[in-house]
Amino acid sequence: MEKIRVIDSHTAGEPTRLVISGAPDLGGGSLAERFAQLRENYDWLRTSLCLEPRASEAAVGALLCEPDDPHNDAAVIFFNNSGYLGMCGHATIGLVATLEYLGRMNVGEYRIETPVGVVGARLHGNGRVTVSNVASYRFRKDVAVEAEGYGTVKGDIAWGGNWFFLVRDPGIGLRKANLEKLMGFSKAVRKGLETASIRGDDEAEIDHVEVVGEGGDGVDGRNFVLCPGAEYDRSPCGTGVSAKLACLYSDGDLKEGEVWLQAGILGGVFEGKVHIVNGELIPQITGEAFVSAESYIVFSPCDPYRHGIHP
Ligand code: PYC
Repeated sequence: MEKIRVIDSHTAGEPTRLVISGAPDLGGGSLAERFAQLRENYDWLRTSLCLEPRASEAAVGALLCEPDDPHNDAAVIFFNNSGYLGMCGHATIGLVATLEYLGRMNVGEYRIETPVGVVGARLHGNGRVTVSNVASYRFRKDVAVEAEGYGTVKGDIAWGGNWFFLVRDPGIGLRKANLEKLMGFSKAVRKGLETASIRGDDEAEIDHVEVVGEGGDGVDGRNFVLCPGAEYDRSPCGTGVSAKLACLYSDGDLKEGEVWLQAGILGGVFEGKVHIVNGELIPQITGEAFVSAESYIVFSPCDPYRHGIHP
């Protein structure tokens, strides 16, 4: 029977399940080729790790891989209940905290390959990590979308390692008590984007909706993020905060190096900053992750749900 070793962590409540060993051999190609292999031939790994009965729909899986460039420290492919993510901020924090837990990383600087580019990670110790994300930017401002039941809403399209539509809270209130209403609103916006074929600048689907609002109580802003598998991010969402920072910077509301504290829907906070490197905006996101379980995934040939319960 196959056995896959995983370590679970969470970053501000958002889970990451890191595959340490036992994953299928994806061949010796580039990270892009290995990613294509995983998606086309071994998608059962994703569904086994991220769907019921082994996981909640919020789980993000991360497959630890050898980097293409030996000067980099690791490579990773992210996935969730519905497919694959280009980059994932909370899971990168989780990955580094997990490698610290395993004694494979110490306080210091690291470079990690992801399907959308190399990111930097600084481990401060005790699970606290700063991720220097891929270059981020706002693509379009004030884009009108028809959200059924809510009328026309306007928002910004921005890249933070994934595509986001950032829309102001229409008055629901960015609190956990309002989760159901926030889900309803963000799903209506997502549907409106799909119906109107509103896309990112590479024609890619905008698969994250970020509802943003005022801060207060020691934070600069709050958010609610709807992820591609129709689940919400329990954390402030690393790539979502990156997209938000890109919008703030473009509007002149955030200067290079200034700290922005972004709270997620459960109240967890990521610290964000931007740096301009060779003319590109590089967001830096700091948060902390806690290792919560070490286990082996086993596959009984008799188990009809060994590869997950498909939606
Ligand atoms: O932290 O970037 C993030 C993220 C993306 C989806 C879930 N979390």
